Amino acid sequence: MAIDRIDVNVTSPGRNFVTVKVTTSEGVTGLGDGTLNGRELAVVSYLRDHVVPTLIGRDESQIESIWQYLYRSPYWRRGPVTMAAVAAIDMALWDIAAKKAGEPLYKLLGGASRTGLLTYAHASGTTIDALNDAIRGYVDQGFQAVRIQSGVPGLGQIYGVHDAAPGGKYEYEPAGRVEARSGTGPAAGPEAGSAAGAAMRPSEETWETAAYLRHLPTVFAAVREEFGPALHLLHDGHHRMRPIEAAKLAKSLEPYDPFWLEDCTPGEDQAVLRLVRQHSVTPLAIGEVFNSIHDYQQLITERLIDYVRSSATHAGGITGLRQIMAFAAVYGIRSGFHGPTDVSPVGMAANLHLGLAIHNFGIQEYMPHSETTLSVFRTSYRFADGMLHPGEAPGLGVELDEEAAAGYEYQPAYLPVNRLRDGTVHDW
Ligand code: KDG
Ligand code: MG
Repeated sequence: MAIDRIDVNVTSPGRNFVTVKVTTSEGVTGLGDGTLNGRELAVVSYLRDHVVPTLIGRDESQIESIWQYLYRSPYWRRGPVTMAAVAAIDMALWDIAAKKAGEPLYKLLGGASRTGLLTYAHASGTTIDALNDAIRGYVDQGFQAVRIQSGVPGLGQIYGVHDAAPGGKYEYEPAGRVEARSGTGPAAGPEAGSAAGAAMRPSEETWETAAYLRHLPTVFAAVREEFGPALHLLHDGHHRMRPIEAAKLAKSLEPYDPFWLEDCTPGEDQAVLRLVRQHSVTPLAIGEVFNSIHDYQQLITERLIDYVRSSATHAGGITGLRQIMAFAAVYGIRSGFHGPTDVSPVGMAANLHLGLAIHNFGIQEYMPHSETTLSVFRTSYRFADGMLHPGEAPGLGVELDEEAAAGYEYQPAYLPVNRLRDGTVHDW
């Protein structure tokens, strides 16, 4: 058999997704996720213009060789656009291999190492009461682990913090659609120009680390008081802190026994985590913006993290993520794969199959996709009692309804910009 055609589908059922469909000469199809939030069309071009023409006619069972060909041959290695494109092809080839075997993909990856995957939900609230309400909603659904994000007194909208809609439905979308904010004014910082063209800019938020550092321990204290010691509590610092601030936060959260502190500093400067480790035993998780095993080299060999946060979508697919997890296993580091709604249901399924198979699984993030998204992507993974399972359908177990997908055109959407009060562009 050979690769006969590759289609790159762009659809926006509630948010943008890039999906590859590989079709073999015998008509077997496989799906792969190449969604890169806010930069989707760069991946589409990379695939359509530079990858697809080189793969037609190749043996689709040569998954490792095709991965190496896409990774090494262009000379320009790594980077989020490249690795999302590689990921999309890789997942589709694994999907085909498992469909040909008539087995769910996890069986080709070594079989199930556990009965299900411990899963965490996203709870947030602009106030502690609103946050506690959101957590209660997840506990009632059976979640045993919850990521908690809260508003900070004196600051306005903070990324990832929203109150549940009336009726309790919490649908937080990481990227805001540009057309929905046509009234957005010019950027607040020194590079602000005229208002003309401002509607095409991402939204902007204001940040102050000192206020956050004062407030967050009180949030953890209140949540522990309300829910007791057994519920796993996670928190995402979203790269906003300087090293000494991250060390201070990690230390101040210790009494509340956090499951992890995620992205406490920007991930590129890895040696700074030595400082955080020196001051605290709060477990650390990093990696959702990484895209290869090389990004993890220092973090893993120096045991500076406890959890790998990559997703199959952004780290070169199942092949790329499996490399990282094999390396991490040597150092006792476990998985905490990225599972926001900008990882498509196809990417989510890839995370789940790999997570079920590897020995060093830790926890899986789960932001359920909207009903609109799930009307286009039909999934067979299932959630019960705080655990996810990829299901038993052959392959990844996800179908793309192309007719339904065609009804949702791509819409420009961006993650927000983060600034300090004086307009300085800040990490996040
Ligand atoms: O596209 C970026 C989002 O996926 C990311 O900001 C969400 O931090 C996130 C998380 O932990 O899921
Ligand atoms: Mg995160």
